[in-house]
Amino acid sequence: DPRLAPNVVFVLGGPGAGKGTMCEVAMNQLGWRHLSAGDLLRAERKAGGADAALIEEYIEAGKIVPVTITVGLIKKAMNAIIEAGGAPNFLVDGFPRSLENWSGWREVFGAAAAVPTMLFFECPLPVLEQRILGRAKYSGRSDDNVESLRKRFVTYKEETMPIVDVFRKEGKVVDVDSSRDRQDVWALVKEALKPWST
Ligand code: UP5
Ligand code: MG
Repeated sequence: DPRLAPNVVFVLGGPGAGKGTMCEVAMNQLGWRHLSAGDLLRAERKAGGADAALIEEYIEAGKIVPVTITVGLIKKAMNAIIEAGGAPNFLVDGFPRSLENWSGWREVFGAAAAVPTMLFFECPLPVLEQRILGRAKYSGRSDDNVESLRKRFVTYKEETMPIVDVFRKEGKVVDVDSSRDRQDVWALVKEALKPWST
């Protein structure tokens, strides 16, 4: 049943590594569906539901939102796409960013489901900082400022790197040097997505 086993590839990497940018290219060029956990959280915050204030508090502090909220939003978005027809390939961007995120995912999608491949966007910190502060001029994101950014880096190192290591030990990580220019990074991503291309 494709509903139970959507085809998922995770995309992880530091803040500003280019995850969203490359997922959009993969959507336009190869028809992948892009689900950004951060975008889903920001949309939920904007909608002003019961979790809106909590989401804003976590995002501004660069902390990881409780996984039940995030995985619920991902699942809902995925189901809406599947119900609208077909079982497309999904790029899940910015998730799982902690061990807790990963266990929350397995609780919802089933521990027996295949472990997704993870594209890991490697990029040196100074480049990340430069990109985020460049984007800060127009992004309107409440976490695109020096203070929030420092906190996002700490969370990334302390909580996200351990889950990347777990996937690496399982042989599930494809490394992408995302410090290069957009065209080069896209060539690497396209190559990494080849197993799913028809
Ligand atoms: N750019 C992109 N590629 C480039 C290239 N090759 N060369 C030069 N410039 C390049 O890109 C960032 C900027 O760099 C852009 O200006 C772009 O044009 C340029 P982008 O594609 O936006 O990078 P991305 O990796 O998507 O950066 P983002 O800031 O979105 O990453 P984060 O991981 O920090 O943000 P996210 O939205 O995933 O999460 C935000 C917050 O939400 C988290 O801190 C957390 O509080 C919360 N969150 C959760 O709690 N749980 C989740 O599961 C997800 C998020
Ligand atoms: Mg993004």
